[in-house]
Amino acid sequence: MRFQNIAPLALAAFASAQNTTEGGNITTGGNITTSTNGTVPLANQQLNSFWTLLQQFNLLNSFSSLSNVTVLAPSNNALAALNSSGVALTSELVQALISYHTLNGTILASNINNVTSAFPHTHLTNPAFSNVTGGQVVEAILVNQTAYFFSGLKNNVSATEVNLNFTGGVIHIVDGTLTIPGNLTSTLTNSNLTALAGAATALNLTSTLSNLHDVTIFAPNNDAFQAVGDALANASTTELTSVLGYHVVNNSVLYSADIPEGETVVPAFLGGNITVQNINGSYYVNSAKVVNPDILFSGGVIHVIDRLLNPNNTVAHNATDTASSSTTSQAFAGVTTRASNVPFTSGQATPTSGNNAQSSATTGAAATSTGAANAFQSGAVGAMALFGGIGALVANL
Ligand SMILES: *[C@@H]1O[C@H](CO)[C@@H](O)[C@H](O)[C@H]1NC(C)=O
Ligand SMILES: *[C@@H]1O[C@H](CO)[C@@H](O)[C@H](O)[C@H]1NC(C)=O
Ligand SMILES: *[C@@H]1O[C@H](CO)[C@@H](O)[C@H](O)[C@H]1NC(C)=O
Ligand SMILES: *[C@@H]1O[C@H](CO)[C@@H](O)[C@H](O)[C@H]1NC(C)=O
Ligand SMILES: *[C@@H]1O[C@H](CO)[C@@H](O)[C@H](O)[C@H]1NC(C)=O
Ligand SMILES: *[C@@H]1O[C@H](CO)[C@@H](O)[C@H](O)[C@H]1NC(C)=O
Ligand SMILES: *[C@@H]1O[C@H](CO)[C@@H](O)[C@H](O)[C@H]1NC(C)=O
Ligand SMILES: *[C@@H]1O[C@H](CO)[C@@H](O)[C@H](O)[C@H]1NC(C)=O
Ligand SMILES: *[C@@H]1O[C@H](CO)[C@@H](O)[C@H](O)[C@H]1NC(C)=O
Ligand SMILES: *[C@@H]1O[C@H](CO)[C@@H](O)[C@H](O)[C@H]1NC(C)=O
Ligand SMILES: *[C@@H]1O[C@H](CO)[C@@H](O)[C@H](O)[C@H]1NC(C)=O
Ligand SMILES: CC(=O)N[C@H]1CO[C@H](CO)[C@@H](O)[C@@H]1O
Repeated sequence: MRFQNIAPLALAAFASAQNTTEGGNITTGGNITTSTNGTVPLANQQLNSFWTLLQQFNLLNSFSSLSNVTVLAPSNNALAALNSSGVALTSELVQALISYHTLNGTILASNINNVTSAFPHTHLTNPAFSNVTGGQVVEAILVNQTAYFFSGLKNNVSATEVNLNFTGGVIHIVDGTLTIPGNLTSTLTNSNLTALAGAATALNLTSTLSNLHDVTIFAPNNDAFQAVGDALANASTTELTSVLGYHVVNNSVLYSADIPEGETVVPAFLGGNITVQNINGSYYVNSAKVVNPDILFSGGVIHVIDRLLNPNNTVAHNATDTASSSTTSQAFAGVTTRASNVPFTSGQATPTSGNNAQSSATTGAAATSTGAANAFQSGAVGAMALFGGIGALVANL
């Protein structure tokens, strides 16, 4: 709602990707960092539009004072795409976006792993956009020697030029703009987790859940809801609340990389324990399998699972039972798959366009440990996906 009355700002200045021959003290490749007259040439022409964007929104001074950071600087083409996307860039949005592209710590490309993702915090700490303590994160992983960075709805950008040193740390040039993770409701909907979104709505939990800070949500996909048939749709509010509450871990954001090999027991929001297992990079939550890990949202992280969890049946996946790894067992007894529509989805908004967060299949590449293994999307992020759904709202004004 906060974005409804803003006037679209023209961004003509960087539409033309003009050459910036002098300006901010951003130098690359070990070049000069300051000069006597206060201006230095931008050594990399791919940073022209980025510099212009900073200048236009009066962010050069704060940028110049950064230290020990990693900046993912969108290329000229990436910013031209943003400019022509129709998304109205307010000062607040641009500031948030630049903050989200500013990672804590100097992370050289050689520090990024090709097996385990890293989840560095960013400077996006504004509670209007993030309720993750220490700043919203990005997921970083190396695929085929290229650094990829995953953001909201698993939209990802890849580095086209890395390790450009500057006074504040290091800059990697990326081929797209990161998506600021949206709130829980919009992220569930856009990830096609509409049954869970509907169940939360039915229980009037939407605003409670959206205001949570630092949570991990194990989100059953629609097939998981369908598989328990009408059992839940007919459950009492108390029963349903207890079941849904068992899918939330409060005050702890557990990214896949934080879950060590073997068993980890975590407390559920409304009581009881949940057993999380990491078996060679495949993750299980009690007897359910994680089919799409690490979907970031404003309050933490969502892992999509293929079964509903049952607080009254906490049996964990049998780690030695490899035969059943693609069909995990049902935690609810005596249920049958519902033939008609998915429970709770009636009246729910449907996801608009495809994105990497929608990979809800119970088998396939999405089941592996890294987000990078999902249906791989090029760096170009659809304009509507920008800002985790806020973009769609803004663009329709
Ligand atoms: C930018 O500068 C390069 C040489 O430094 C030149 O070839 C190119 O035409 C310039 N582009 C614009 C848009 O002025
Ligand atoms: C560049 O550095 C000089 C000297 O440190 C400083 O006076 C000037 O304000 C800086 N310019 C920008 C745009 O940050
Ligand atoms: C950039 O900085 C890193 C340390 O952060 C250093 O190891 C590397 O040699 C520097 N690269 C250049 C080209 O100066
Ligand atoms: C700053 O110094 C450089 C080289 O020393 C020079 O080329 C440039 O014109 C100067 N800029 C200003 C604004 O004086
Ligand atoms: C740089 O930032 C990283 C990550 O926040 C931190 O671990 C490290 O200690 C910092 N290094 C310095 C020299 O401040
Ligand atoms: C990671 O990189 C190492 C060394 O380059 C290579 O041997 C290994 O196969 C790579 N693993 C993956 C999953 O790409
Ligand atoms: C963060 O939580 C506060 C309540 O503590 C809420 O008002 C705000 O909307 C939340 N931010 C996001 C992005 O969801
Ligand atoms: C990351 O940097 C921001 C801005 O400096 C800071 O507020 C935040 O606490 C840092 N996060 C961590 C985990 O150090
Ligand atoms: C990585 O390389 C393999 C083999 O060349 C290819 O099949 C795969 O699509 C590549 N992945 C990405 C993300 O480029
Ligand atoms: C959403 O899930 C339903 C199954 O519940 C499936 O039929 C539909 O194709 C999915 N939509 C997207 C966009 O993935
Ligand atoms: C969540 O985000 C969507 C899209 O940005 C917005 O329409 C909705 O009002 C937000 N919900 C809450 C509870 O803040
Ligand atoms: C402006 C400037 O000093 N540019 C130099 C940056 O570093 C490269 C390689 O070290 C030089 O070729 C540039 O002349």
